[in-house]
Amino acid sequence: MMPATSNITREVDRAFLLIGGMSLVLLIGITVAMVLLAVRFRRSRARTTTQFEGNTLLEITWTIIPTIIVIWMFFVGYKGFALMGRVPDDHMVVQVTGKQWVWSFSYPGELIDTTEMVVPVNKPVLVELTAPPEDVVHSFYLPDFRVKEDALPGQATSLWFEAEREGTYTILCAEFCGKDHSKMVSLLKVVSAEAYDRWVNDQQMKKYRPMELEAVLNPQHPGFGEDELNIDSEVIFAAFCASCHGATGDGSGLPGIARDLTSSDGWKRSPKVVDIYRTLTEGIEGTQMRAYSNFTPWERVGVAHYVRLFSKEPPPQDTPQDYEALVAEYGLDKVQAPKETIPIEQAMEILVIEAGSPESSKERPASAETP
Ligand code: HEC
Ligand SMILES: [Cu+2]
Repeated sequence: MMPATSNITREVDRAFLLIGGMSLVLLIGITVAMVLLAVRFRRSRARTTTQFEGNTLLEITWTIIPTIIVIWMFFVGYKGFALMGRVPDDHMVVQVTGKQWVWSFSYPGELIDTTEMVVPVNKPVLVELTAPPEDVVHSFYLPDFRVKEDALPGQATSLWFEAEREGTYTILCAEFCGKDHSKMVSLLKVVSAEAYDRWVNDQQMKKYRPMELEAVLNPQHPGFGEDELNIDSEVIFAAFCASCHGATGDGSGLPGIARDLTSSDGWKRSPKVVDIYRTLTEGIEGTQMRAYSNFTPWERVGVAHYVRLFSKEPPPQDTPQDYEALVAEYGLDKVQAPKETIPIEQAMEILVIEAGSPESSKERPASAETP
């Protein structure tokens, strides 16, 4: 038998085995009967044929039995189909984006973004699917769970599953989506509830980790890079800033109002990293420049470096004293608890744990509740 990793798996397998099994029985039965009859009634043995006018009993039988079988198949299939359309109320949400040629995962409740999918065992997971508007159609496919759904550019679709067994499963793209379609493979890790909470904590700690002097001084700091926080300042700027400041930073989105970032004349604060950080954290009162409190501190510093690239003349360099002042102002030497939906107890716990034992991520106690 195939592994029954979820209730949907069982329902789909039942329908598959019923239909497949029935087809096999009919195939063998019909073939055997055909061969036997061909031999039994071959021309050399029977030179004349009997003429039938019809046999009511026989015709009723071979109408009713297949009808019952087909209706049976329908209901078995429909049961699984109906189950797939009904996500239980106590589900968690993972947003999945398919683009050429990677899957990326975002946990809106936990405020983390990841490249692998981790979920707790025995918890219904609603997967909200989409693809960037300029991308192509993909299809999110979890073979072990027998669920598959298209991820459409600029549109929302969804599926759900509940894993009953811990383990590592494969995520595939089931829609031919271009050159590297076959490499569009990710992992789904199903772990215990405690391990899941720990993983969420680790991800949050990483994303909201303390600021470093080097990161403020050096735009190429590896902390921004793909192997660590993977902050794409260019994408952030295009998404949140270019509408006013223009794609090239010249202020062309809101001419005469939004700051022309290519010149360092007349800034309210200065084009130093620390001052752009302050602007992003507090906004500029009385103007359309609002605060971006949804950005993590690392994202703010990353975007600040990016803003400085627009400058025609070399922008002023930050000093270690500037950094110290910023750290003191915002407490950036600690983990910055995610602002929006993390309960305060959990945020406090993250801070306490971080202060106590920097390297013992494995012995860390699991946090109280997942939000
Ligand atoms: C709704 C329009 C709007 C958006 C979106 C916007 N800004 Fe601004 N920004 C402004 C305006 C207007 C000013 C000028 C305020 C002033 O100096 O009076 C400004 C000023 C600034 C300044 C100069 C601060 C100073 O010291 O004078 C920086 C840096 C800046 N924005 C960065 C950003 C970044 C980074 C983003 C994206 C995260 C962003 N802005 C998004 C409108 C916007
Ligand atoms: Cu794909």
